[in-house]
Amino acid sequence: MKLIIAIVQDEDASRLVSNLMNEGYSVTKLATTGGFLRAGNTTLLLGVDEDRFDGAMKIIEKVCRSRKQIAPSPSPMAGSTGAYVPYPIEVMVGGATVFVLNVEQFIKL
Ligand code: 2BA
Repeated sequence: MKLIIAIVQDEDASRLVSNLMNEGYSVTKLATTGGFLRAGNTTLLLGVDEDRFDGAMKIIEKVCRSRKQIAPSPSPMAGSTGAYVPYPIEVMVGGATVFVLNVEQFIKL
């Protein structure tokens, strides 16, 4: 068994969970926050048998989009007045950041 930890954008989360559930996957949805943008995102936990792993990854790939987001710079620049002001930068977020772990034991009590 594998544990898929998928960090996705909030905009994709609901459709992704629906798609996964419709295909019979069990999903746990966590409300999380990205360290860089300091904005909400969603982390899904999926425990999947090896033979269903590729199917889950295909659904994640199909549903999750990459999007441009504007973020304040982490290191503000000195403005013309001498005051330090944050300047916006554009970052590409997603589709999904996925970690895959081997599950040593899966226990339901
Ligand atoms: P955030 O940390 O809010 O990052 C949002 C996006 O900002 C990232 O998109 C990336 O394009 C950019 N970014 C992040 N750190 C940066 C940096 N130090 N300098 C410049 N740009 C930076 P994604 O790579 O698609 O990541 C989306 C979210 O996935 C992240 O939100 C974070 O919550 C998670 N994530 C990504 N890589 C991770 C990792 N190695 N470990 C844990 N979580 C990760």
